[in-house]
Amino acid sequence: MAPQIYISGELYDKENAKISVFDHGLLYGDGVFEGIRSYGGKVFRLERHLDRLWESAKAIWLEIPLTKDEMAEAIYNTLAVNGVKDGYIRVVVTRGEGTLGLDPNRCANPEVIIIADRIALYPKEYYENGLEIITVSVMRNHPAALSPRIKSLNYLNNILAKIEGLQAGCIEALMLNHKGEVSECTGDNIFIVRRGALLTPPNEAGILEGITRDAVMELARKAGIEVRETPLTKHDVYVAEECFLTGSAAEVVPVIKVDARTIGGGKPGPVTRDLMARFHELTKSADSSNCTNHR
Ligand code: PXG
Repeated sequence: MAPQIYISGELYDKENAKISVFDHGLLYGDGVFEGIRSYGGKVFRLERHLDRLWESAKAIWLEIPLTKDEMAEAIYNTLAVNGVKDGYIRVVVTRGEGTLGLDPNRCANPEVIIIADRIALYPKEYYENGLEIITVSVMRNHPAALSPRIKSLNYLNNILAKIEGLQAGCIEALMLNHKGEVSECTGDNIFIVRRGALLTPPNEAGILEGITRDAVMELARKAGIEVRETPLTKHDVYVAEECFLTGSAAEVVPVIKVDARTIGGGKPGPVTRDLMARFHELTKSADSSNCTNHR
C-alpha cells in the first residue's frame, strides 16, 4: 500500500497528497512544524512536541484548527495506518491557501499535514567514531528578527548553514549567534563536557529548545552529572573534553573534530557514551511520563 498522508482530516496516497500552490506555507514559509520520533509504536515525548508546536503557532498568530488531543489521535492513527512503529513523524501546520501577497488574513483555513515515515539514520560509523563539524559563517537568526525558538517553515537560515557545512565535507555545521557565541547546529543542539560537567548554551543564546536536549539534561542530572546551561564560545568547544549533538533525528551523536581541532582524545568520550546508552534505554522504556501512548 502506498504511504498514507494525513491532510486536514483526510488520508491520501502519497501521490495524491497535495496542497495548493497558493498555500502561504509554500509562498512565504508561513507555518510551523515538528519532527518527532516513535519508538516501538510509542511517540517520544509527544506532549512536549505538541506544546512546542502550539507555542510556535502562537508566536506567529497561527491558530491550529485541532485540539492537542485531536492532533495526538491523528498522529497515532497516521502511524497505525502506515504500520510505522519505529519511525519519523513530520507534523506541519501551514497558514493555508490564500492570495498572492503577505496578508495572512486572506488565508481562511490552516492546513494540517502529518507524514509518518521510516527513519533515515546517520550511518552507524558516526555513532561509533564521531562526527567532524565546522563553524560556518552563516549566523543563527537574530532573536529580535525571527526567534530561533519558533520551529517555523522558514528554515533558510539553517539550510544556508547546512550547505556551507556540506561544501566543507561536514554533515552538521555549528552556528554562532549575533554575539559570536555558540548557538546550535542546523538541526541539532550542542553539548560539551568540561571538567566533568555537561555544558550547553541557554535559550538566550538563540537556540531551538530541543526536546532531545531536555531529555539528555534530565538523564545526566539523574546520573549525578553536573549540568549547566551557559553561554559558550568556540574556544570552549575547542578545549572541551567531549562534545556531542542531540536531536530527534540524530538522537545523541558524538563529535570528535570541530574546525579541524581534535576534541578530547579524538574518540567518543565516556560521558558521551554513557549518555548515548542512557538515551537508548529511555527510548525503549515503557515509562508513560517519557512517552505518551494513546492506544
Ligand atoms: N535545533 C534545531 C534548529 C532543530 O531544527 C533541534 C535543534 C533539535 O531539537 P529536538 O527537539 O529534535 O531535539 C532541531 C530539530 C527535519 C528534522 O526533518 C528537524 C529537526 C528534528 C527532526 C527532524 O528536518 N530539528
